This record gives sequence, C-alpha cells and structure tokens, in this order.
Amino acid sequence: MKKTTAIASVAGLLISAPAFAQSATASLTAPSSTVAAGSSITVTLEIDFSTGAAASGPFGLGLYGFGGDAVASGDAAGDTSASNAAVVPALPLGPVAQANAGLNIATIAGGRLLADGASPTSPQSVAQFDVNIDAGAMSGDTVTIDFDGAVVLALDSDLVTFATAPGANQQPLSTNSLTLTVGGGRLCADQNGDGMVTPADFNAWILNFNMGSLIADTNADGLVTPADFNAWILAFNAGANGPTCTP
Ligand SMILES: [Ca+2]
Ligand SMILES: [Ca+2]
Repeated sequence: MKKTTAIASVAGLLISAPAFAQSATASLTAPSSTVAAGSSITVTLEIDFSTGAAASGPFGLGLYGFGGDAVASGDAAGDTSASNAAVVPALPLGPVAQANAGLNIATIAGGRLLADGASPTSPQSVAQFDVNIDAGAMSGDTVTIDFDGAVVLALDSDLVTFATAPGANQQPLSTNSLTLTVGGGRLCADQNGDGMVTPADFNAWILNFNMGSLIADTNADGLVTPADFNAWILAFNAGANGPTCTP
C-alpha cells in the first residue's frame, strides 16, 4: 500500500491531473480447475481496468500496455512449465511472450492496444499461455499461478518500459490467483471406469458414444464425435501409457 501511494505521487508530478486514481486487476482463468498430471491447460490473462480521473495522454485514455511474470507455486509447481505464450494481436507493441525455466514460468508483455480515439473497453483479454502440469504430480496436488506485473493506463511520458516493479505512469497489477488441482486422471481408453484398459472398453466406448457421454470424448476436445473412435484406438494401443481424461 505504501509503495502504491509513492507511485501515485511521482505520477502526479508528471501529469496535470489533480487526481490519479487509476486501478487495474489481472485475472487468470482456465476452462477447468482440475488437470491431469502430465497434461496441459490453456490459461487466459485478463485485465480489468479503470482509468479513474487520470488526464488523457497524447493518445487519450486506455489500456496502453502491461507486462509481468506468471509465477507458479504449490506442491506440483516444481516441474510445471509454460509454453505457447502469446499476446493478443491488439497489443502489437513489443510483444514479449516467453516461457521460462523455473517457477517464473513465463514473461509476457505487450502494448499499444487502442486505435487513436477508440474507446477502451474493460476487461480485456491480453494474453494466453499453456500450463504443462508435472507428469509426476500426485492427485490432489495443486499449482497456483499469479501474474506479477504492472499496467500502463494513461500514457503521458515519451518512454514506457515494462517491468515487474512499476515506475512512473505504471500501476501495479494485483492478481486473482488461479489454482489448478491435479486430478487422478482416468485413462481415456478406460471407458467402463474399471481402472484397466481391456477389450471390454471397446463396447463401453460405443455405449458411451451412443449416450453422448463426455466419457467417450477420447480426444478431449469437449465434443463427442466419430473422431473419438480413432482417438480411442490410439489410446487403447498406448495401454497404461495412454492419455488421461477428465471426466
Ligand atoms: Ca476399462
Ligand atoms: Ca472428442
């Protein structure tokens, strides 16, 4: 809190606005809070912002840029990594989207969202990355991901740099943490849920398919289609080393 006040004071000297009550919050979301060990899930970074009473800079008000690190913690964080990090095309300045080694799993930054004069909308989805869960993680383990960064809402200086430590005209970005729980993971080929992959699962897949059950979604695309039959054969041939599915 003390740090935020100091930043606001510095920014107040640089711009003519009497008040500088900008704020921004980062949220990380995923399609599921349960992930099988060794599998990946796509995480979206969204920024909810208010330009408050800030004076407009040379391009007006809006979300000009953001930057920071996705940091993992929790029992399953050790061998968890990120890949396919990407900033949305609407933020072409920069952009930086790199996967890292270690608990700081990705560094992501981008800027210059708005066309001149366009009205900013909030919240904005700004980036995505895949989180690859440690293959050796145990059921019930968790990985919590935070985004530790800063955002620029009112551009009023010639040079804007992205850093995890906010500077002038930058607002610290508080994050709503995302916690992923490692699920036990049913082998996708195990259609009758007996914990084994046997020829009996072939008839079970047909039954599940005909019922439209998501258990038949062997390629895990969220749909039950004939493509899942080939996926079931591949999963069956892989035996105990095959992919895991939820449910
Ligand atoms: Ca089975
Ligand atoms: Ca499917």
